[in-house]
Amino acid sequence: NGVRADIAITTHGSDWYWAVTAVMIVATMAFMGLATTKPRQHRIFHYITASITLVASIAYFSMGSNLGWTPIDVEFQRSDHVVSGFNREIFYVRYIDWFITTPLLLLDLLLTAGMPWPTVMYVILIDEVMIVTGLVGALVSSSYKWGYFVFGCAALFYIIYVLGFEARKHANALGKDVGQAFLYCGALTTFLWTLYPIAWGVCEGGNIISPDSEAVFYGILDLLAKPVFGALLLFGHRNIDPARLGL
Ligand code: RET
Repeated sequence: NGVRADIAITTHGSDWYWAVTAVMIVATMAFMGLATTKPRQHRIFHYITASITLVASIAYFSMGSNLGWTPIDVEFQRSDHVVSGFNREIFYVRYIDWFITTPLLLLDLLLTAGMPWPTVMYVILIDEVMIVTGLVGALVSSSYKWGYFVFGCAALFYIIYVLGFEARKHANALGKDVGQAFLYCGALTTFLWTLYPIAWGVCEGGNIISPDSEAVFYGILDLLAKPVFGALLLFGHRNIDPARLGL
């Protein structure tokens, strides 16, 4: 039944992907439910945050169903020799998810900090560069993949610089409550986002851990970066009128 990869998820990985799917769906319903308790002009962060978990629900539904992947030739080390002639399952559907959701996460943060639109658009463009270089690197079999990885890491450094220096100053200038909401969510983001290239390095990059372990590594990161981040962000906004942020 269809194409198979030599190195692929088992029922353990699939079950875990389904569990994450369920959490993403519940989080989406919770964020949408919370939105309805607010007047329409106060719902922007609920809508952005619910969109993030909605898109993730569909990506995880795909991976739980063992869909949205393609086989890539890999080599690996066995005691004293290199084994080749095998392929590994690479879930490109992750990158379609990230292409949509990472700009929305940045929108959550940069709008909280009241950043001007040109900055928001530019940081999102650099974020798309990061995701696309990661995707291309994941699909390339030769060691050129690490060239793409380096471009992606440079893009991540720029994003972290804008969040940690420019946006943090803007958020603090908007008030103590805004500064604090931004600090918690921005710090969580900076910490988690630097772990994604590490996961990539041992999965798509170096083929060091199994696709089941990949499911757990990226799954935990995505649970923290989407539902947990979203809850923290909406909690931080509980007493902030978006009009104060120019929204
Ligand atoms: C890649 C590989 C190339 C180098 C870098 C990467 C960073 C990815 C990041 C992903 C974040 C995803 C999130 C998803 C949803 O919650 C593409 C792995 C730097 C930071 C937050």
